[in-house]
Amino acid sequence: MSNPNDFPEGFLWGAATASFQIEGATTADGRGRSIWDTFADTPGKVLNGDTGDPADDHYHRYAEDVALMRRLNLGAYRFSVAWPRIIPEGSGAVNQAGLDFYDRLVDSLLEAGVQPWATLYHWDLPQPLEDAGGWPARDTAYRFAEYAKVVADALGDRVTNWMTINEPWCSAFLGYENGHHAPGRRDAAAALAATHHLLLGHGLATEAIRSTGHTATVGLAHNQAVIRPHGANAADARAARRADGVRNRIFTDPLFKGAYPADVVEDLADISDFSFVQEGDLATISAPIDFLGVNYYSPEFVAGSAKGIDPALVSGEGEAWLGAGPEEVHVSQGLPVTHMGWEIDPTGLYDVLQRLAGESGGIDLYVTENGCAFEDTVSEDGAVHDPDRTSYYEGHLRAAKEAIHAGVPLRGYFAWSLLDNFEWAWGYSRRFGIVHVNYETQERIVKDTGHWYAELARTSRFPVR
Ligand code: GBH
Repeated sequence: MSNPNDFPEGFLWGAATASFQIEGATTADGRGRSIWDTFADTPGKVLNGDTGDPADDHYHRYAEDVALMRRLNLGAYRFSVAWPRIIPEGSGAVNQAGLDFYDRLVDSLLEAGVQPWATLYHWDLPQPLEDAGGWPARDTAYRFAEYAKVVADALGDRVTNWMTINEPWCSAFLGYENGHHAPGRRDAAAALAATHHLLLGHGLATEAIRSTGHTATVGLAHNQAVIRPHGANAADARAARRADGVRNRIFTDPLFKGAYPADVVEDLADISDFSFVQEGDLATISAPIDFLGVNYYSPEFVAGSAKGIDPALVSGEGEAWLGAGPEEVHVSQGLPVTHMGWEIDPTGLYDVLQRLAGESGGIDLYVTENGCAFEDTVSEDGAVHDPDRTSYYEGHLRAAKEAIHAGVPLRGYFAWSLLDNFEWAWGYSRRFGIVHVNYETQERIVKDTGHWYAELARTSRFPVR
């Protein structure tokens, strides 16, 4: 039977957020401190000195926000649980008031007919665990599994879709290698140990969730980079191979093949001997998952040298960066960019879905994040007209649709983000929401893109613009 819609029957339409980016209320009800509280309180780390307060004050306004989701016809909502609200010291005592918040949130989602999709770790590590060594320390993976069990025990009767970790590359490399994210360390060996312990934490948490006896589908949200060689020469191909190794295969090979890629281990021999890998770890990490979440924003082009390339197009040269040694430069293709400076190229989403459909062996895929920042203004008519954002979404969703038609088992899509929010090192200066937030009044205004997306979610057809 032919389907009159653009997307398959049952395709899931959602939007995503993360705890630290939206909740605010960072000292409410016994919440402990996270590495992002510390980082944001450190002068010079976050633009304009912005912190996790007030964010969207979602902690107090969740009911209003769930009503908004309903207005947007969302079938699912991806949020993250703040570890420091649940176990303020990172290990030990459980804070019931923290669990109660997610309890209320989940109940109101279900009441509104919106499926809850919960991520257990979206970067807000309890500060005491960082003080004890952070992700480079193996112990953090065990503490993460304990926390996962607590949350899954409490919510697993109502939450059936779980993501363990969000974008482990960002946690490991932005957090511990180049220091652009919390905890702001600059230590390549530590970043590699963090990589392994995040993966181990994923595997142990997956076991923990499944041990609760509740029905659960478990996956993770992975930001696979789309790395393309700038030119058709051997040096650019080598740079692309290396970058693909430390951005992608260092995560996907352990997950789907149960081994670290040999070329990457060799590339990194001067930095680490990988002795943090213990017997049984790779079996834990590669235990089959039920779905893979894919976060995609922009492709990256790399060259083996900056020679002969317009200097205005070259970036990342000389950065402390595993992938970007002296023989890896990032080259802009001169395409239109978002307010993040990221080039807009929906073909990257098609490519990444095709590739991961192959590598993950046929499990369901979800786009767990895709979206863009633009400089929005509230017009005199009270609306936010954001045609560039709508075009970004439409372009990427057309690419996703092509991938589905080519056989990719893509089952759903989450827009990043439901609300404008705390964009990490960029603070409140970058707006990713399909809903505008006034940080003075906390007023929400559905942007034009939000209205467009609501219509798409209702009909599974591209609205006529
Ligand atoms: C995600 O990170 C996060 O999960 C989410 O919390 C965040 O708000 C959202 O995206 C928007 O940033 O720097 O030109 O080389 C995405 C982080 C974005 C990191 C793309 C790598 C590579 C492009 N990634 N970036 S570039």
